Order: sequence, then C-alpha cells, then structure tokens
Amino acid sequence: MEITPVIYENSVTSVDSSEDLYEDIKAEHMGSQTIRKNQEQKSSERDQLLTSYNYLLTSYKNLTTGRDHLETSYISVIAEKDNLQKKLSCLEKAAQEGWRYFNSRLYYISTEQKTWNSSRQDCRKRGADLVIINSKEEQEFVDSLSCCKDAAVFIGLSDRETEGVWKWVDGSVLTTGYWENGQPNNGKWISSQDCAVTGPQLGKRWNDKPCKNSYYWICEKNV
Ligand SMILES: [Ca+2]
Ligand SMILES: [Ca+2]
Repeated sequence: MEITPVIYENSVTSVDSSEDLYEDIKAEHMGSQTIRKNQEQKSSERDQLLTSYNYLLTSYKNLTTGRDHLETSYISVIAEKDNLQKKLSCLEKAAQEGWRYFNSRLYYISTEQKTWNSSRQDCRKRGADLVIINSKEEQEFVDSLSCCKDAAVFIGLSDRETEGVWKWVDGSVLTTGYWENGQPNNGKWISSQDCAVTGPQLGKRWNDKPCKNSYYWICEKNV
C-alpha cells in the first residue's frame, strides 16, 4: 500500500503567518525602542541645552553685575583722583604761602612779632586760628617750627577769662600742658600774665606772658 503524504496547506500557511506576525511584532517593538531611544536622546539633548542656556544666562548676569561694579569703582577712583589733585593743589599753594603740613593739618609761623590779640587776628585772616597743641608729637612739630626763632612764640592758650583756668582758642580746657618748671606763675608781683608762649628751648617750655607783649605766633588750620 502506497502512502501518500498529506499536505496540510492551511497549517503551512499558518506557520508562515506566525513568523510574519512575529517579525512584524519584533519590527514594531524594535521601531518603538528606536523611537523611545530617539525621544530620550532628544529629551537629554534638550535638558543639556537648557542647562547650558541657564549657565550662560547666569554667567551673563554675573558679567553684567561685575561690569556695573567695575563702572562704580572706576567712577569712585576718578572722583578720588580729582579729590587728591585738588588737595595736592591746595597743599602746593599753602606751601608757597609758608604753611607746613603735619598730620593732616597746616601750620604757619609768623615772621614778625605782635600781641596775642593781633596774632590771633592774623591767623583768622588766613582762615586759621592760633595753634592748639593736642599731643606730644604736635608739640615736637611746633618745636621744629619755633626752634630757629630768637624769642618765644604765642600759642592759642590763655587764662584771660578766669585766672588759673587755661583754655584753648576753641573754648576747650587744657588737660595736658608742657610748662617750664615754676610756670604758669601769672607774673607774680610784676604784671598779669594770661597768654601762653612756647619757648625756643627744648624740654618743658611753656610760659605765661603778658598778652600785650609782642612775640612770634603759630597758626593752625585744616588742610
Ligand atoms: Ca594768668
Ligand atoms: Ca610766667
């Protein structure tokens, strides 16, 4: 008996269709993965761009702020330079007029001798007043101005208002003085002595003298 092979056409067709379907699903799956990967990549690139943009924006803001600070600093430096130039011109003019600079103040020693009142008037005409000595250093500077004089020099100190109460020309009461030994003595029996001079000698050097006597004097003013 001959056996005839039986061909199950539908079955063959069915296997082929399954493979196609599998391939289709696989392709679709791969396609989806590719699309998803592309989307993820695009999303990542967008995030990177956004980060870069934010970084650039922050940098720009920082640069702008830095530029504003520089501009402000530049304006301040220019203003300070102008201010210093004005001060320098002022100091040069003062030096030509005989003023000497010490510790942000200007001092002038006279070339003639006058009474205490006339001396003070002269200082006021120069935009100053008789010198007020606030420290040992200032006294030493005053010494350096007066040491070459052959006579005493009036300073801005007197007890004309109340005997024995020594006040500076700005109204403040004397706290530290550099009196010679035995001074102030108000002249004892000779005459009233109410105006202070600083002597040409070194050491303790102040003395009270009659205000109507004539001496050199020292003026002091702000720069
Ligand atoms: Ca006196
Ligand atoms: Ca005296």
